[in-house]
Amino acid sequence: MKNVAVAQKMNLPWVESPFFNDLLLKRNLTPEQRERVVHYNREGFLLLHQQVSHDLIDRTLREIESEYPANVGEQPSRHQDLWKKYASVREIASQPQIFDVLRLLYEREPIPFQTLNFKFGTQQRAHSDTIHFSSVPARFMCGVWVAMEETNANNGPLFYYPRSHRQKEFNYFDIGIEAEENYAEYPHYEEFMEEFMETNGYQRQEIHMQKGDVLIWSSNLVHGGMPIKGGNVTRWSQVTHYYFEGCMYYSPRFSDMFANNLNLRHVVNIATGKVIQHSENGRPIETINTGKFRYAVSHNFTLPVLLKEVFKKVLGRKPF
Ligand SMILES: O=C(O)CCC(=O)C(=O)O
Ligand SMILES: [Fe+2]
Repeated sequence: MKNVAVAQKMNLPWVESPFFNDLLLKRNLTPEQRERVVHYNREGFLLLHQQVSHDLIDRTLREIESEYPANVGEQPSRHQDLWKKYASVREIASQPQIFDVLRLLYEREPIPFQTLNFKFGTQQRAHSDTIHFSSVPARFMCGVWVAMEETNANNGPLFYYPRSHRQKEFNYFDIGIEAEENYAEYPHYEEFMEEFMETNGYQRQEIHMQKGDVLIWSSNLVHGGMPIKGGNVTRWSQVTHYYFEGCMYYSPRFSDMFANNLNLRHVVNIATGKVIQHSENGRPIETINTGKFRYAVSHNFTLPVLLKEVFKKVLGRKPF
C-alpha cells in the first residue's frame, strides 16, 4: 500500500502544495480560516479588510513625513527599510494578527525582513517577487501590502494576475538573461513577464483598497502598480516582505543556480532585530561574505566558488 503521508510530504508551503485538498481535510480549521486558505491556494493572494488601525497608520505617516521633501521633483519613489529608523514602520511590519494569518498559510514562523514605504504609486511593471527574494525550499516568502490611504483608479493602485502564482518561478536563466550585478537586465525580465501573462490567458486585475486594508500575495504572484492618472495624487502605502523560518534565502537575480552560486541574503528579522541563520533541512548553513556576494558554505565543497571570486576581484574579470 502506498504511504500517503510520505507521498504528500513536499518541501513547499502546504497552501502551494499539489496535495492541498487532501492536506486541507486533515486540518481542523474554522470556516473563516478555511475560506482564507482555499482562496490563497487558488488565487495566490488574500485581501483582508481593516487589519491595521488608522491610529497606527496616522502615527506612521507623521513619523516618516520628514523623509519626503516638499519639492516634488526630489521625491524618492520609495524608501527602503525605514523600519531601522522608525518604530511605527516596525510596528506595521510586526502586527500580531497578520502574523497569525501568515502562520495559518505557511505553518512556519514568519520573518518580516524588508519594508518599502511609498508616498506615490510605484507604477512598477509586472513581476514576481521571487526574482528578488526566493528561498530553498521554494515559495516560503510573501508580500504584505498595507494601504495607508484609499487607492483608486487615479493614484496608481496595485494590480495582479490571479492564479499566476501557480506558474513556475522564472529566473534569468529561464529567459536567457545572465545573472547581474546591477539593474541593467531587469527591464528585459519585466518585458518577458508581461508578455508571458498576456499571451498565456492571465487577466490583469486592478485592486482598490481602503485605508487599513491589507493584501497578502504569495511569492510567485505576478503583480505591479497601475499608472498614476490623477497628476500629483498620493498613494501612501507600506509593503513588508516576509520569509519563513528554516530556509536558505537568496536572490535569483544575482545567482547562478547551476554553478551553485546562490547569492544568499543577509536576513534580519524586523520584529526581533535578530540575524536569521540560513538552514537547509534543519541543518545550519554557514555563509561567506566576499564583500560583494554572500555564498553558502555548506556540507558541499565551495572552494572553487571562493577562488573564482578572488580571481574576479584581483583580475577584474572572470577567470574562466
Ligand atoms: O506598491 C506597488 O505598486 C508594488 C510594490 C511591489 O511590487 C513590491 O513591493 O513587491
Ligand atoms: Fe513586488
